[in-house]
Amino acid sequence: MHHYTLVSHHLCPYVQRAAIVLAEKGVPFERRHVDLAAKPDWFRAISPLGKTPVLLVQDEPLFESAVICEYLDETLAPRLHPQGALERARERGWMEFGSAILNTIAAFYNAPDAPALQARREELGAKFMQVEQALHAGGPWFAGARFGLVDAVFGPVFRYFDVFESLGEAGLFGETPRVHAWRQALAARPSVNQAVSAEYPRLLHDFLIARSSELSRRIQVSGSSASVK
Ligand SMILES: N[C@@H](CCC(=O)N[C@@H](CS)C(=O)NCC(=O)O)C(=O)O
Repeated sequence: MHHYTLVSHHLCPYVQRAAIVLAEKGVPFERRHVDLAAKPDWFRAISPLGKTPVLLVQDEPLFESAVICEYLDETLAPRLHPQGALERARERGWMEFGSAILNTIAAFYNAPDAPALQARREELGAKFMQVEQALHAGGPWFAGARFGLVDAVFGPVFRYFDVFESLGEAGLFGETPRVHAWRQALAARPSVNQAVSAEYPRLLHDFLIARSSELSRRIQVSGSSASVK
């Protein structure tokens, strides 16, 4: 078997996708953390876009999380993607949708004022309503009984809301019962749990405070740091 090194950042949701897929395959891997605020030369040399994750397969660097996940799925059992090309294409579309939600989450925690924060909150609610329609009715996973790559994409998405809610943000999933149940199933999945360190809530809290955004101010005013520190 190859030696795998996942070049990581502690908070990066795209890194978590690859860590979840590696765990689902039962494959041991090494992690190498990088400071994205001061990218070292060795990292620039292997990451053409200067982003995490990079997966080193022996010495060969692979970049872009979807590419990494697909490569791992093609080369290691058990297969997470469905057999049929049409189903596979559909799931790839929803993986991309997961990335669009991550962009809205970033816009949410960077929102400069209360109206912008509310607009992003509503945008997130609308996106999760679309996910509600796409989810398999019986669960527990996106497409039913098989844990797939879409599940690996959304585990890190929901993790943000665990921290947002612990900091006083109202829940977003009251009107999306399938999404709510999916979120709970993902939170209990060992591969999803183990994709981040125990430090994650504290590190995300500190990252959010440092945004100087509306959300940062609300966290500071409510003093809810105690709940995550
Ligand atoms: N499309 C990329 C996105 C990866 C990404 O945005 N990584 C962020 C950290 S979560 C990053 O490395 N940002 C550093 C930068 O853009 O300078 C993927 O799916 O791998």
